[in-house]
Amino acid sequence: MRKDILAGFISATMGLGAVALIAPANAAPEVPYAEGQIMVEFREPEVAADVLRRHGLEKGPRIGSTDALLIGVPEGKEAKLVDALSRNPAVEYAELDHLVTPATDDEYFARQYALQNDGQSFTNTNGDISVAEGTADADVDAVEAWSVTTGSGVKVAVLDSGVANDNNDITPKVAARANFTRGESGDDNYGHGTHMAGSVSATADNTEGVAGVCPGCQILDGKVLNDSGVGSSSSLANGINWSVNNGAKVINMSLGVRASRTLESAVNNAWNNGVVLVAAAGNGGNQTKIYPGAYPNVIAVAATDNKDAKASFSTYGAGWVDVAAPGVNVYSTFPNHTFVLGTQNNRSMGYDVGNGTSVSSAIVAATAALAWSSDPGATHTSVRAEVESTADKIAGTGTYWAHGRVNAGSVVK
Ligand SMILES: [Ca+2]
Ligand SMILES: [Ca+2]
Ligand SMILES: [Ca+2]
Ligand SMILES: [Ca+2]
Repeated sequence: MRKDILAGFISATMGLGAVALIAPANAAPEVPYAEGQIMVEFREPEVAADVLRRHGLEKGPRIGSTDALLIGVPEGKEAKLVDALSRNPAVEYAELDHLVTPATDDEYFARQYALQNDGQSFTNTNGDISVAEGTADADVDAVEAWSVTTGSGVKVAVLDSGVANDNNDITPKVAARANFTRGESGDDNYGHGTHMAGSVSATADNTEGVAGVCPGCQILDGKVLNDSGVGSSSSLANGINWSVNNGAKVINMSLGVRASRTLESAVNNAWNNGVVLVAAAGNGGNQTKIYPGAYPNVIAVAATDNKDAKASFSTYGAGWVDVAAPGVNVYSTFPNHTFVLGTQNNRSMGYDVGNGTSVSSAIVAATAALAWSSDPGATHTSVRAEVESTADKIAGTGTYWAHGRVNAGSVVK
């Protein structure tokens, strides 16, 4: 079993997905299609075999729950046979099997259900996690958001274990770094922060890896968790203040700690300076509050899966958990050097899945950043209200969180 991540004093809340667009039914002939097969539905199924035989073809299997059959044809004859069969009165329709193409060319975009869920199933890089088919559109509509904005350089502070200095998909997005841990390098040797930063703003459409929800955003890398994934309230408070002073519009805190007057003071100072704060609700699977998420000025985030169901590990409670976002088997970036979470969880260098409300928090932070970039008149108050009020309500989750699963496509309208 994977290990959900919520370690230590302050602990990271990740114990630690993809997209394809289906070509329209009446797509022009130049749209690429699968060779050697076409799709045919018959008005009268009992004559199917006869009709096909007259074209030198054999009956094929039904396609999923549809009444269409997948018919094998000689390569190169696909269009000709579609034409011929379409003219046969026994045939309801015949069509080419157009290729599903991703909305970005990033290698693993088809696994990023959190951004665009087409009901895809996938296996992770190591091949040790197979994710079953999800529910189409149980996602944050990132692709729809990108037609309005991809982030316009909005700065998102990721207060975490650092961001790797050797992953081309995310390293170039780091606008500033600061290290609030004691005696460790600023690099991410734990692995958690790199995954969060990738969910926020991994470079889209560069053929590599993944895409972040806000690929045009910049990252402020505040390392507050050490190389074991542990930090302190004071290091977090320092990181919050540094983020404010360095132009963060959103601060992501995929971590949890006990209540602290110092921490609350830093949170309130950031909010009063116009920054939106987002934090994980925790991976306890219960209703126990963790901080900073439970502070009123922080958006607390629960986790959903690729069917829009609450993750079993997710902390919940509509009294203080505000929204939800995908947090189960979410694809993102990892360091390209060895890291602790990789050792603990058998995760690959470079890219792999992560689980936890940590991941969900990062997705909500990116969604807030898209809201900022779409509205020149936005304020921290309006951005938070937009993220919460436009979240998709999910039937049956009313007691889990106050609003819904966030929708990036809706916040940018
Ligand atoms: Ca969608
Ligand atoms: Ca949608
Ligand atoms: Ca990429
Ligand atoms: Ca809160």
